[in-house]
Amino acid sequence: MNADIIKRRQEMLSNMCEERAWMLQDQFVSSLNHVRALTALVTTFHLGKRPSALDQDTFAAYAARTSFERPLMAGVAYAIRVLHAQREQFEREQGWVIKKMHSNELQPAQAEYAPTVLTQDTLSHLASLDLMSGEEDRENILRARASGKGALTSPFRLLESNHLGVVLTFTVYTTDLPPDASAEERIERTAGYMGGAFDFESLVENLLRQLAESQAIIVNVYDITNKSNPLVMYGPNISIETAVSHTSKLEFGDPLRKHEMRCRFYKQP
Ligand code: WA2
Repeated sequence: MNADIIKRRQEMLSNMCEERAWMLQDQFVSSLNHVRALTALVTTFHLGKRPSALDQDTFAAYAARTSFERPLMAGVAYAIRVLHAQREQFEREQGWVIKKMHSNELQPAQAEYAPTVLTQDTLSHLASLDLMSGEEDRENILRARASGKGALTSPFRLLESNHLGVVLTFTVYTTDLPPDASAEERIERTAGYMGGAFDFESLVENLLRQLAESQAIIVNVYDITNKSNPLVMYGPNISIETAVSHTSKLEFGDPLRKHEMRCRFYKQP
């Protein structure tokens, strides 16, 4: 192939890839920031008021009215921390029992639980499920509450939709904590978990499809936290060598997870 043509194709691909990575990161980070704001909403109007000024209907209405702020998210939900000693009273007050993810059966005794109490209507299937009974959600909850920062899971198939995505978790604490609070202090003051799911298989797909010449290139997003084992988050799971390719950086707001976008042309001339 003519070196000049290769160079031009490389430039074109780099531009298209950078544009896509920028758009994706921008919408991802805005969505994440809005979930952070929801944790303040719950702290102020749920924990901060007796009685709470947020019930399921109020939360669902607010979540629906602000969903445009979270364009890549399938929905948001709030789960609360329940210790085993508090379970009986909690279930009596709620009028339902804590259930297991996947099976929807009664959750057997555990040291603590994270039952979902408030949901956007799009995630109503999470209501009353113990998020600690799902491996990815549980790990994320533990990491988020010890750090006080937003935490992201590795890519996995989301409940109900079965779409490939990642879950975001922010912790709600019973009192404001200084930035240098210890992990023990944070765990001790944990009241609940605000979060939701980024749906890569449908919402990121929609975003990328809208861009010019989306039929011409193959876009992959990888979780490269473990460099020797990149995990596909988006795009076809095929590895073909192409003369022309481009990798764009992605920053999704969780320093413990690394991501990147890789782009290729469909057809080599
Ligand atoms: N949200 C949506 N779909 C899911 C899911 C989830 N978790 N887990 C599996 N499929 C309320 O960490 C707190 C949301 C979890 C937040």
